[in-house]
Amino acid sequence: MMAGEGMTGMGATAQPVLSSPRADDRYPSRFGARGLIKDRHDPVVWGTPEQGPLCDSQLLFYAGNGYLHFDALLAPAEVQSCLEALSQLRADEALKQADEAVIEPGSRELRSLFAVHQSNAALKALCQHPKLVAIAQQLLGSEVYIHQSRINYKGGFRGKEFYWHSDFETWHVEDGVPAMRLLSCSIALTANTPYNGPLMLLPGSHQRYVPCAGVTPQDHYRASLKQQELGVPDDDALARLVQDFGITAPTGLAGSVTFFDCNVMHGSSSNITPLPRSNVFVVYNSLHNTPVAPFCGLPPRPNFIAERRDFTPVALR
Ligand code: 6CS
Ligand code: FE
Repeated sequence: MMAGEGMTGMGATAQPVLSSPRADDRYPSRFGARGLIKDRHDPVVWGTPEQGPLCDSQLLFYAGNGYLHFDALLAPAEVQSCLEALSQLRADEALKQADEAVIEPGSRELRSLFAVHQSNAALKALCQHPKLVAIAQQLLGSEVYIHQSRINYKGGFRGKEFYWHSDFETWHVEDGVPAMRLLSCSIALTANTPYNGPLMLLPGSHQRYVPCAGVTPQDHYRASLKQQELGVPDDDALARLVQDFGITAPTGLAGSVTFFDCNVMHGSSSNITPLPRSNVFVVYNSLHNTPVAPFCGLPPRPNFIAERRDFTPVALR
């Protein structure tokens, strides 16, 4: 093996733009050395039970575990139009050239399509579904806007994994999201089973913060969205978190929904079953947490990955 081979390639040679964290950086990461596991400085639940629709025990569960799963929050019929939209999108060869499309490493399959709440009517309606928005508003204790949306198509046989990560680490470092006041909502369009690469979470890990090694290179997203190697915990940190918190993998049929905190450690394995695992992910951010300049010092990622122009609150219709 040649010297340097097998390293992150882009990341191995990147020089830091900032030599130390900015004064307003409450969660420094990727400043060269690997860091010790830190604590979270933000609340997890920002709203109250009185706001509804979640009751006290659901809020307590989310606060303690960093996620909340609903077996049948939406009817299968409500996600059927999105599944049909997905099969059209997958068949569209031209779409694979679009900036918003991410292709699987080593194949021509669609892996992710970003900003689906802007490009497709059925997916837009799903991202604005009043049941989802009401829960996001309560957990975040404010009005919300959509920071990111995407479809992840994890095809049968060869659908690739998403390595362990905290979304917040990337959204903070690369997008400039200041605080842990945003969340993801994963909506199953096909059954998520124990076998087809479901979302795995370390419940409770959202209370820690794992600064990552390495230095962010320019345009890191082009590599990271295919296969993430930077902005991931080192092996010791991951082993420690799994020892402390264990692993859970909520599963369910089409229409099942998992809300999860921006900082919970999560990932998913590859899918070697013939059964695709397709999910829509929508990220709701509090209107009080809009992005500033990225904390790595580089220009922000494109708007289709991280909204920084349109903070229109999603209305509760
Ligand atoms: O970089 C991002 O924003 C995305 N990447 C991953 C692996 N998860 C969250 C997010 O969609
Ligand atoms: Fe993620």
